[in-house]
Amino acid sequence: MSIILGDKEYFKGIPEIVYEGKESDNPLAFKYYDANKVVAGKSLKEHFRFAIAYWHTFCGTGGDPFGPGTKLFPWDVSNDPMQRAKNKMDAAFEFFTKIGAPYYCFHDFDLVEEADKFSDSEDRLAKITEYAVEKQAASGVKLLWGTANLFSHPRYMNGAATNPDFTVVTRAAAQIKNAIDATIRLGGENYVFWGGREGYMTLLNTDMKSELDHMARFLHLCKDYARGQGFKGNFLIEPKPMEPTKHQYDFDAATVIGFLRQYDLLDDFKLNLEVNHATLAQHTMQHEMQVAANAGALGSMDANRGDYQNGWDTDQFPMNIGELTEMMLVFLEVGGLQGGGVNFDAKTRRNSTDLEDIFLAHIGGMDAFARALLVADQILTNSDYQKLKQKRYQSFSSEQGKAFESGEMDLKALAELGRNTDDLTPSSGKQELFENIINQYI
Ligand code: XLS
Ligand code: NI
Ligand code: NI
Repeated sequence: MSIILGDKEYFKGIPEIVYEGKESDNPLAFKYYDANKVVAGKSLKEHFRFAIAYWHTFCGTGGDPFGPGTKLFPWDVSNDPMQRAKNKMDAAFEFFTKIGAPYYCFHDFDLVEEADKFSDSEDRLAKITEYAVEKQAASGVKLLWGTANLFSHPRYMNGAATNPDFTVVTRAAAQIKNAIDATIRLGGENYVFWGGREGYMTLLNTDMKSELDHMARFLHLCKDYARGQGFKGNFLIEPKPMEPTKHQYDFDAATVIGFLRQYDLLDDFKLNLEVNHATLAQHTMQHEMQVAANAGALGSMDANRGDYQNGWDTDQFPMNIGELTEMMLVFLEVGGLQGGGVNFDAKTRRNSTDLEDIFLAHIGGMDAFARALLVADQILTNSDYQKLKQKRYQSFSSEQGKAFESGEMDLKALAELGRNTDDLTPSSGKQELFENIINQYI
């Protein structure tokens, strides 16, 4: 990959980021992410398929409920929205190629601002998509997934696909059709649905059954349309339990899998799991990954982290090696992500205002993932971790245990065995030993 600049260089003085190893003191170098290093049969680059989130990294200026944005991006200055969008895209591809990210992800109106009239927005999106086609071809950077922003505009305040007003549902369809077209035009490998306002604020005014039926119908229509246009990739649902609505319908992995199964969508849809959404649902990310993998639906991942003292989606960059190692154990044990990648749905803090901070944040995130994967691989290949885990279940490999598992034993027979168990000794779960192994290999 070579660095791709537009008319001007936005991240001046920042060279291509290379791997220098953990002895390096260069803040603008990777300490652990050696893209071509092969671990468990694949290069780190292939394992992770890192992607940059357009919305946080190039659109998020740091506004919060208490004050406006703090980051004055040099690509945001033109008065012409199309020119602004092109400048932003130049900056984005400069960033992708300098940091060495093979993928990016976007919402339709991250690429270019929405206009007042639908037809103008459509026109803008089509134009910027053609510009992205050129940028992708010049750089080799690819689109991991596209999506539509069906949650920011006030028209979607009561939801998009689940809106009680059919007119809004039609508007969401018009917008999403264009977002799907843009994703296909750019060779997007997946298409994401995060149900931004698909949920409710109070059940008093909500017909939940109809809203869920409408959401399923809408997803079927999107899938049928995209497949008809030749889209071969995954559709991904991104669970989140709350925020912005009090109760989001796509609460967590288990809820979404139940929904997909109920509405016959599980053949085409997988999950895009996000760390901070898992923790908001009071799960660990490794729990969510395992639930998805059990259903053959671990598609992709939004990488970030929450804050232990706060209960909202803080979208910080990943940095906790202990947690990441536990995630990477599941990742390796289930054979990685199916069709997706690791997208940094994370933002620098409001008071991190240097352009350089965007690099430091992503370098940190990529390094943290790489380090955790290397540790997890060591644990799996050199420690007793898997053996200890298997040992807890070894009694099922007895003849009778196997008969139970394969359904060849009825309750009577099972109970009969249980009658002679007065002297059974429960075995220790050995949690502390498992935890010590993680610490030993870090
Ligand atoms: C918000 C979500 C969002 C999705 C894409 O919490 O994480 O950013 O990833 O719509
Ligand atoms: Ni999020
Ligand atoms: Ni996300």
